[in-house]
Amino acid sequence: MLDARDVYGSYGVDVDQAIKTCLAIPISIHCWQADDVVGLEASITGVDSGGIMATGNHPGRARNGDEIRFDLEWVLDRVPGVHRVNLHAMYAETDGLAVPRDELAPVHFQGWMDWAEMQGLALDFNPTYFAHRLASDGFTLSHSSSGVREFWIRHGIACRRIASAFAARQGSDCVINHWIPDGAKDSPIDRWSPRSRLKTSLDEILREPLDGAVDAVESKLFGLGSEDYVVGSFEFYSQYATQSRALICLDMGHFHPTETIHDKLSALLQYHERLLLHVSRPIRWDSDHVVLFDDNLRAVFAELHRGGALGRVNVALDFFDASINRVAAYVIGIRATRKAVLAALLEPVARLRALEMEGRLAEKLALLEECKTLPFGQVWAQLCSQANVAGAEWIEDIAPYESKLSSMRLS
Ligand code: RNT
Ligand code: ZN
Repeated sequence: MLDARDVYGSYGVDVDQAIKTCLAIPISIHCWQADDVVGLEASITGVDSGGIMATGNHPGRARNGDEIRFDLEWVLDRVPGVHRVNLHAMYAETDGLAVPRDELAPVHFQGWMDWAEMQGLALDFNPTYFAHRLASDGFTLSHSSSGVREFWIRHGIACRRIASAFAARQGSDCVINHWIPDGAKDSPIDRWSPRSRLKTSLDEILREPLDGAVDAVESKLFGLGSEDYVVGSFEFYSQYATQSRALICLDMGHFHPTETIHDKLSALLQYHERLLLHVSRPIRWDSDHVVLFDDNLRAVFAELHRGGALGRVNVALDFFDASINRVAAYVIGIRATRKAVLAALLEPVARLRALEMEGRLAEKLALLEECKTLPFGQVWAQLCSQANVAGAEWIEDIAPYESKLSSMRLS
């Protein structure tokens, strides 16, 4: 049997280079899969998550910052390549004190910053414009009350300063992503004023130039309680991003049920330097299922590699599933994402492009089909071993961790 290196080599693909490039692409791991998007304030304020929801009741949910970090360390040991960790403002650690969101400061993330430095990780950040008394009627930055809007504007500004402090400490940019739940369940008469107010609120939040804080705005088609109308739609934010310093964030679950994002990349990247990706997996709706190495995910990274644009995106994960072991869900999704990057890098792009340019379209299609059965698994195994990470054997670690958690986290 031929070595995978030779097989790919015969198609003009350098396997070692692909592995090296793949391992260096940062994947930002969302902290909120560990605790079902509950956050660390809930025990103090008693407010539930709003606008998004993890379903399932598997035992072992992380209940505080230490438990989340403990879980993330287990995860990080089982995923190859460079990672970052993505925090939400509601993961502030305030020593049991209820610190209002508009007063959050870098000091409330000291534990996270120290831990990240010890782990050699950089942090990304998100203001939390949901799961709060002042978000309970479904509007925040676009609210008709100036008092409510101003509270959320102050929160956005406070979060940008925190992101800038992260950047200074870690010596690299911190991506700060703004997602708001604002919208209406049914037949709003006024679709105009909330959008106009959102624009003004965002302008205020983004006014202050802050070193190292890279802002992004995330669009959505519909959500829980905002089925009919989402203020921050794709059209709204793609225009907003064009006329501001913010990046647009594409979440794979935020479009029409059969709409995929890969074909948007070459369009948006004509107008933007960079994009933020929220890697997610919708089933029928924005269900945030655990990310798998599926056609949609592969198409995203294939497009980026074909356009020489892998370096122009920030890759962040965004899924949450409480129905299965949460840490295993993390590892599955992170490994799937890395696999999709690797698969893209192993595609014989130059050869495919040449065939297309010469009009040899049947041969191009035939080659694409042959590529599907090349020995990808061998290269993935090699990548894992080079990164000192287990291959499929990591699955055997799930049961012991599961029993450890179920005895430690009974509540
Ligand atoms: C919600 C958005 C958003 C959140 C996180 C928790 O629909 O996808 O990105 O999932 O901010
Ligand atoms: Zn998202």
